[in-house]
Amino acid sequence: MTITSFPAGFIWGAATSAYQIEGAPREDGRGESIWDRFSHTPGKTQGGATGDVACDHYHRWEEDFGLLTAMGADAYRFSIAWPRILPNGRGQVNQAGLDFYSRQVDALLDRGITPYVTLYHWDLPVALDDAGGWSARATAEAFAEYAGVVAQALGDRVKHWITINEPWCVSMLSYQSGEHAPGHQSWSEALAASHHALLAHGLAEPEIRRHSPGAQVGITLNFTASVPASDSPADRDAARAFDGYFNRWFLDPVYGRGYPSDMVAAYMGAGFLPDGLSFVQPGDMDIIAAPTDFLGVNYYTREVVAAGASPGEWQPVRLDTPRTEMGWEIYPEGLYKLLLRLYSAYDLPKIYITENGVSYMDGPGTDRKVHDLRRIDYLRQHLAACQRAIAAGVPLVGYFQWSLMDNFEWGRGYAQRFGAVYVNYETQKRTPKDSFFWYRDVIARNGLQD
Ligand code: IFM
Repeated sequence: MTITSFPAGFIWGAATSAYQIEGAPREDGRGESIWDRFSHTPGKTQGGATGDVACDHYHRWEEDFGLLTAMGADAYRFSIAWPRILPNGRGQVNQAGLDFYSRQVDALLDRGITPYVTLYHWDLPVALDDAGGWSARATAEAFAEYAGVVAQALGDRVKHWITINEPWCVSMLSYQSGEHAPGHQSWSEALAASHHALLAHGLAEPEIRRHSPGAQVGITLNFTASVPASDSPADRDAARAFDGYFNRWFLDPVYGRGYPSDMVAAYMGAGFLPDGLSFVQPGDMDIIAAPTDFLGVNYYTREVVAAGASPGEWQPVRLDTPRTEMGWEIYPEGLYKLLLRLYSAYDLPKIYITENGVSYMDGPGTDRKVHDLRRIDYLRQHLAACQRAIAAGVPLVGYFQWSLMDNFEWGRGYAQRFGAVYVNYETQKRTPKDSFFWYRDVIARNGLQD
């Protein structure tokens, strides 16, 4: 039996987000968010699912924190619901919303669990959406105001902050493909939204630092490994284009490189930027590139791509390889290569895996236990990839499993289960899965065991 250890002090945690678990959309003065509106619009989510109840975490968070303790987590990554704090997006502060999260922070600290707070995990107040949402610059400014309000209330105790979760989803998935709220389908809106989400990150940073002395501040980007279907120059170009669309468009500006010129040219050529980069105002790129303390990396899968109809276009290629319930290919090598690339090509002080995990629908068997062995396998492979990256010198300092418990998986509703803990949505009973206990043991020994 061999144990391969992680470095001493490695941070082990689990992650969630507000809309996916809390429920209680109208309680204690919370305003409406774009996900309330979107999920209540017929046809937008699988089975018409909404986050109205979700895991009822708003009322059961103490029980859920007990799960974190049982897991042995060092840290918990959760998000603040903007409409609980500023029901109209800006202006009037809802003290009850701040109190809710303040109680949670205290309870976590009492348990010896470090809070990692995400400020935006997609629940934009509808008042801001009505005024243009992320396509409007004013939303970035409103975000900075909101970040300041939250940091002022919690910044004495919260010292780890993630500004925006997955700007690719905030912009492309929400304004271009329309799969996520608010469900628009416009490239030009999506590209403006991408800029405003990154700008929001940059504008919020000084607000957080002002109110939370000594804080560590970062952004979480989601990455999909981009792999050419063949070695042909056309397929390699396609893979570069997909990487530009999904990864570099967000990564490069945060690290001071501006928007990748090949992608600007491609978007201009395709007519997606009718007014060029007119949404970029003088000084914006410096604001976006202000130094951060860490990068949050969310990684799940890869995309294999082949050349599309025109140069620089790509099309996905589906190989006959193992996939998860989401239809995502299992590709731990992509995580290893991504971490090495981030380390060698960008000047990163620190990296956390802020999300990694897998959806399988396994539920309680006749023995009332959840034998989610495929999840254990997935996690083991991805943690081994992390270890290899650390051995190669990558400053990876922590790992948050997505997710602590099954929850509302956005457009897929409750038809996906990413949790370490099974949630029965009828009774709200929580059942830790086999992978929960496996992960607990990994944490306890700070390493993988053969
Ligand atoms: O559930 C989501 C999460 O909200 C953001 N990252 C990806 C997860 C799985 O799709």
